[in-house]
Amino acid sequence: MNTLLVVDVQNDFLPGGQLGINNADSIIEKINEITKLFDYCIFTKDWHPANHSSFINIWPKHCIQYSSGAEFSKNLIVPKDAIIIYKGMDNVIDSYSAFFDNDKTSETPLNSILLSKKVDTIYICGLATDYCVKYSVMDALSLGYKTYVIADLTRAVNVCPNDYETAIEEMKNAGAIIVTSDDLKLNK
Ligand code: VGL
Ligand code: ZN
Repeated sequence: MNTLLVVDVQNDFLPGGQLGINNADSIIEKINEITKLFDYCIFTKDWHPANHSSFINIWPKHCIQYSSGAEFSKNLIVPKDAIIIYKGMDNVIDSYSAFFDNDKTSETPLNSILLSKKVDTIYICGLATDYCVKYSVMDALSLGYKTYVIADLTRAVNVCPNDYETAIEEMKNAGAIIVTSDDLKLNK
């Protein structure tokens, strides 16, 4: 079984949001087109308490629980019965990955859900290439999943101008298979 993991396509990461990423809205239409190619689609939400420690000196306040910034883009098609994974709720430790908090001591339900559905292959897209996508990809690989990155359906924060390229290279070196959305359609 395969699954598409759509990471953090939330208003605060889109242009105009609190941590708005350049051009991030341009990936949404194609994400909507490819969801039907997968056995399962799982969506993640960055979901922070209002006083999350990452707001002190790392990130602007973003994706605060129940705020409009934490909502999925209104253009993203999220099926009613889609599985949604929430992350980043612990005040004192961030969780970029959809699987584990950054210190690896606690985990979201994602791995057990995938195991129960006999998923062995994960395709990952969404935001941001250099943070939550990358951390999720690294954990997926370490858990033994065959892991694809749909590179054209990710966008990077680019704190440094080359962070997108560096992240893609790191994921590739760790064993991820880098593809584009066009490759997917041809393979099916
Ligand atoms: C993210 C920074 C802080 C992400 C989340 O979704 O990549 N980046 N929180
Ligand atoms: Zn966050």
